[in-house]
Amino acid sequence: MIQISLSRRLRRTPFSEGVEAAGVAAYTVYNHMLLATVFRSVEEDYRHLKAAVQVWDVACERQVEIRGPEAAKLVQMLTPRDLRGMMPGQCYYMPIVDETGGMLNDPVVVKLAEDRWWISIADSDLLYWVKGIAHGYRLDVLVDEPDISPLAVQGPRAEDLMAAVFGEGVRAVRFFRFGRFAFQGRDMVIARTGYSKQGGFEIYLEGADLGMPLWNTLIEAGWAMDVRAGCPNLIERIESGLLSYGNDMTDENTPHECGLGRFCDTGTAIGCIGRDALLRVAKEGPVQQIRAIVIPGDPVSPCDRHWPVMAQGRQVGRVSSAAWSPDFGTNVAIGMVRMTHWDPGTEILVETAEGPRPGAVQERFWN
Ligand code: THG
Repeated sequence: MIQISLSRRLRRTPFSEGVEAAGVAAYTVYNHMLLATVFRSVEEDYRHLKAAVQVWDVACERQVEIRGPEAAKLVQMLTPRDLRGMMPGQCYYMPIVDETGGMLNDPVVVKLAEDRWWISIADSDLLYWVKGIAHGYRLDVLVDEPDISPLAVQGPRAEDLMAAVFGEGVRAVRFFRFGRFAFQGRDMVIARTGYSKQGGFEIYLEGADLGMPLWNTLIEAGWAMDVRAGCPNLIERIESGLLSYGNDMTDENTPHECGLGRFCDTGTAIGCIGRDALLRVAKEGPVQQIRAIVIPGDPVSPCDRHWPVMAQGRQVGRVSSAAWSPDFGTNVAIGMVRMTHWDPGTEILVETAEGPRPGAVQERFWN
């Protein structure tokens, strides 16, 4: 049993008490904050997520808040996604790139108002990049990380649970939109988003004081719906093709390599800092790209380092995430594969922790 030493550099969350009372079995660190990875077992958590409803402490999805008259201008400088059509009340999944077109983060962005935005970040210290740009370009904005902690409610029964706590009105919130709903006299931003494809919501808790009241209310209201504490699930997210920044891609990769070309409008995202670099790579097209990969046979062990993907004795890519899928009866994986071998059906060899295993490139992800 390896333990993780707690200190002030490793932040707890407003819901940590609830997570621990629910019997968390393992944590990871994400944005310098605790993030649960397992409660009963990854597989049991997975089955329950796909059948019922779970409450997830995803406070580690920290917000970089941008306020001020030049907020919209600054957000557009960060991303190749064209934000001109985005209205207050909308959320966008949005690649953020550096001046070379390398991915710095892949957040969900929440547009509260023309002059107020939240960037709900994946695991990288994006705050410093955004502050640096705001300062370097002398923009009229304030950039900080307010204490806002998302709590996700995910699973097929998520809508029923949310309606029981926040009222029937939450059912009308559309995918990647948000509304404001009262909890104990405080308005909360509630979006239909989340890091699973089982459906659900994210509640943006502002401040810590209502953390445990909110957690307890959801757990109590969900009793008849078999609610449990949960967390982003490795198997479900691989089946769903949800990428993990730092695992599946880094600043070495462009959005096009990550299969996020559909979230790039490089031609019209005027002001985006990496735009010139991306125009070049978009014209040529990427030479490697994220693919769904199957590895048939016995369950593989966790992928805690890149596994080389081989063909004809040469490396043609790497697997970055893998797990046994009970529903599909095979190992499912996410990898980066060179264009010579990325066509669906291409047979490859994956050098797993236990040795080489035959695999194949898939047409698409599973969920
Ligand atoms: N919610 C919020 N913040 C987050 C995450 C989240 N920050 C960290 C991390 N997750 C960021 N990464 C992702 C990756 C995928 C999606 C959301 C955040 C996602 N993708 C869908 C897809 O790819 O099918 C939908 C994209 C779309 O259609 O716009 O949801 O989960 N607040």
